[in-house]
Amino acid sequence: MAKVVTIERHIFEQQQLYPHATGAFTGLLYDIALAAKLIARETTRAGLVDILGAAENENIYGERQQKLDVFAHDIIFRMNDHTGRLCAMASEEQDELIPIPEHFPVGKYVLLYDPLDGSSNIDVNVSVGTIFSIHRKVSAAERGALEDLLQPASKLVAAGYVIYGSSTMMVYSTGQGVHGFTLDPSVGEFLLSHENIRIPPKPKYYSVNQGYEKYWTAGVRAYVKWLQGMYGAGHEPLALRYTGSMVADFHRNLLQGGVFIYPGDMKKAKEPFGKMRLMFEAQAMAFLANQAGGYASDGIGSILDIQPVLLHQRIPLFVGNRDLVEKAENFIREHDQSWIKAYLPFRRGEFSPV
Ligand code: AHM
Ligand code: MG
Repeated sequence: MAKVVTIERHIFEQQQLYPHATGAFTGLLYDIALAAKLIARETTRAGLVDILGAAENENIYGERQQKLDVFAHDIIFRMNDHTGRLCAMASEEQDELIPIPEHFPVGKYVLLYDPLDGSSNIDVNVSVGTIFSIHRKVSAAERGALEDLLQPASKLVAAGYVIYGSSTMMVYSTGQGVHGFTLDPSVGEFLLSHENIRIPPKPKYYSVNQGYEKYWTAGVRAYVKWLQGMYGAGHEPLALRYTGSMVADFHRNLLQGGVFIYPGDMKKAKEPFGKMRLMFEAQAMAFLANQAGGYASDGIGSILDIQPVLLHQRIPLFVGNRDLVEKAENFIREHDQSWIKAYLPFRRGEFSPV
C-alpha cells in the first residue's frame, strides 16, 4: 500500500528541514488547512442555504445568510487571531491592516489572504478558491505594521491556495517545491496527492478574458494572437480555458501547462494596471509558479521583485510557463511603449489618488 501522508505530517516533515524552526509556522499552516475544511463545508452546501436556513431557528438562519466571502474571511481570521503566531493580518475583504485583538499574544508572522476568490462563481456552481501568503515580521512594532505586510513576494516564507472544486485541494509551498493535498471528506483529512508539482514544459492552455480584447493594448493583442498560433509563421494553437476564478485557471495551468493573463489595459487611462491585487492574488501565484519552475510578470519584469506600496494595489499579471510569460514581455516591449510609460510610475509605487 502506498504511503499515506496527511498535510499535518507533511508540514511537520518540512519543518525538520529548518533546524531553528519553533513549530509556530507549522501550526500556522495547519490552522489555515483547518479553516479551509470549514470553508469547504460551507461552499459545498452553498445552494442549500435557503432550504436549510428556513428550517432552522432565526439565529442560525441569519448566520447562514451571511455572504460566503464574508464567512470565509471571518473563519480565517478567527482561526488565527488567538494563536500567538501572527502579529497582524490583511484580507481582500478589508481596507486596512487587521490587528490581533489586544487580549491575545502576538508572534513573528503576518498572514495575507483572499478568503474566497472568484466568489461570484458560487451562485453558478463553478470552483472558487482561498489564496494565502505569509511573511515574516520585519518591523520593530510589537503588534505589526504595514511595513510587515508590504513586502515583495521574493521575501515570502510560504504561500498557497485552496481550490473548492470537484474536490477540495490545498496547494502550498514553503520554498521547498509546490505540494498538493486533496481533502478526503470521509475522514476529514487533506492527503498528499500531488508531490513536488512542476509545470509541464509543453503547455496546453491560455486563460484570459477574451471578451475584453477591445480594451487590450496592441502588444497583448499580438501576444494572444501568437498563443492562438496566428502570429507570424504560426504554430499549433493553445486551447483557451477561462472560468473567471483565477485559482481554478491557475491550478489547471499549473498541472497541465499554460499561462494565465489579466493584462493592464488602456480602458481607463489613469489605471493601466488591470484587476488583480498584488498582495492578495498575484504575489502568492508568482511565488508558487516560481517554485514549480514557472514565472510571473507584470509584463515588464518579475512580480517577485516588486516592492508594494498599498495593500490593495492592482497589477497586470502574466503567470505560467516561463517561456510563455517571457514572450508576453517581448510583445509588450515591442508594441506597448505608451502603455509602459503610463504604467511605470505605478510600478515604482508613485500612486496618486485616482
Ligand atoms: P474577486 O477577487 O473579486 O473574486 O475577483 C478576482 C477574480 C479572479 O478570480 C478572476 O480571474 C477574475 O476576477 C475575473 O475577472 P473578469 O470577470 O474581469 O474576467
Ligand atoms: Mg480575489
